[in-house]
Amino acid sequence: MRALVTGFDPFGGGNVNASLEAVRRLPSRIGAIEVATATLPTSYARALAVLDEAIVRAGPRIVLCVGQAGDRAVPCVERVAINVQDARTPDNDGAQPVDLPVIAGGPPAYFSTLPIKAAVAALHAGGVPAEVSNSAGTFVCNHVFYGLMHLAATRMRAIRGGFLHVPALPGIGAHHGSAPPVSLDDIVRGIGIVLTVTASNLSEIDRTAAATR
Ligand code: PCA
Repeated sequence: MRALVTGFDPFGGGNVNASLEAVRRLPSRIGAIEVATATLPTSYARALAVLDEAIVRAGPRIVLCVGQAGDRAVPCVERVAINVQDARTPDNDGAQPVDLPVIAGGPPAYFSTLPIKAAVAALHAGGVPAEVSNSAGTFVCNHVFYGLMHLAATRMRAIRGGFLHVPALPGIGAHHGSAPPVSLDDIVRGIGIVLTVTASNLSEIDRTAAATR
């Protein structure tokens, strides 16, 4: 079983992206899962082509895209990607789309096909604070999440996938309020936990996918 995990390059004037730091530290194997990784540019125009290529190269059953959300205190397993691009700040190419679709004519939204509740429960059991999130925003992360789920609904139907937002690293643009900061080690371990719980639920996830088609 192969999984592809992606992180984003730094954006918005930062020089570190917690998602990329975590993805770089993943081992190449977690139990029975072979882990491939890729770096996506924080660019509306370029990110999905890089993701597509990485998927074709790795041939994964599971794709987990990871991005940094500086306003989150804990890792958030995203539930839904929406067909909207609406940027408050420019991406790394200076693009700042307003109220545009990710894919013209695409459905309004796609749900993650990761077991989001089981993933959060497994993260808690592993000592990693986590939550389900009902919005991945409207910046490049949501764009990539929507594009991934569109691929998985059309050309690449064996893929089960979703998105994980992680907090900024302690001391690097993090806004954690009173919560204890989540360490890079916890984020790395958390990604492994999400992959493991997805892999172990795959036959049930496939049955659900078949029943809803
Ligand atoms: N976070 C941004 C894009 C890249 C990243 O790591 C987002 O949440 O949209």
